[in-house]
Amino acid sequence: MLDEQFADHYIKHGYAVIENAVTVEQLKPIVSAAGKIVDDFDVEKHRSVFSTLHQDKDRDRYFVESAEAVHCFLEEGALDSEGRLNRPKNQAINKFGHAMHDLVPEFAAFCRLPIFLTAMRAVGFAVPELWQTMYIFKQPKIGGEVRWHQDASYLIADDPGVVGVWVAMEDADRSNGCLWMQPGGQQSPLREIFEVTDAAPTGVLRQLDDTPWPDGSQAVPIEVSAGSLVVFDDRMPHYSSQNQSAKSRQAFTLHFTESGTAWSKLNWLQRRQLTPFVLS
Ligand SMILES: O=C(O)CCC(=O)C(=O)O
Repeated sequence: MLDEQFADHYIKHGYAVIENAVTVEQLKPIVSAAGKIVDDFDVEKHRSVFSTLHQDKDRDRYFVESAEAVHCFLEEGALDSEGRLNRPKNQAINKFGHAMHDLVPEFAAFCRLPIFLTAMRAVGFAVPELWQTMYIFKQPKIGGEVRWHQDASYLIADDPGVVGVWVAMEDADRSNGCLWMQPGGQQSPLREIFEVTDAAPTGVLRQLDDTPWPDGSQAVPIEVSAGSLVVFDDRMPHYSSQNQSAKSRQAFTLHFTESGTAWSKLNWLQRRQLTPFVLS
């Protein structure tokens, strides 16, 4: 059970933290499954970079197809000017996603830990449905900035929308690129939308509203220890800086809707083959 403070904080501020919600022991199976995914990744075959700094113009078919697969994406800073890796593969990957909960047993088991259902019930979902999972490395020295954004721009669903859960796989603080949020920012307008259309089969980002992103006086760093969960509203503006430190800042994320919520056909992420992943 979560106390009332959790739900109150979530409603008021648009996010809430559950410190040390899972143990380091419970993280271990997905850490080792992640290691195997990286080992098996053929970097010669797929040289797709994930950066948030170019208006999402570098999305490709490999990205769109990751909705129902497990695909690895490289850090921009891991390639030299000729497009060759400038470091070992296991220090070059930005993230992988987005269907580990369907396709990798260790991740499926992790997503079924009772804390996720408890957290989703606390924010008002009766039957939470899991749409995507991501494992983010935020590599030492080159872990790319994730620019200010709102998840509702990338995961388009009718009300009550999407709720994100960010699991700290390692301690996260300002030095290694922790999340930043704008308390109350879930009330702000949706600024952008990323849609897949016939004209843009790998998606295009469109501006909806010119409300500025939060500045330093409005944003707070979410510094948490490994095993903590950050639960946040899909309108919450959030950001993480480049990781200039010598340590990584790994995280695992899950995005839920209430089961049965209408999912836009314009979403880049479509689950056509996979069975709905529902918590109950
Ligand atoms: O982990 C990060 O640095 C950012 C993750 C994020 O913004 C997201 O999952 O929407």
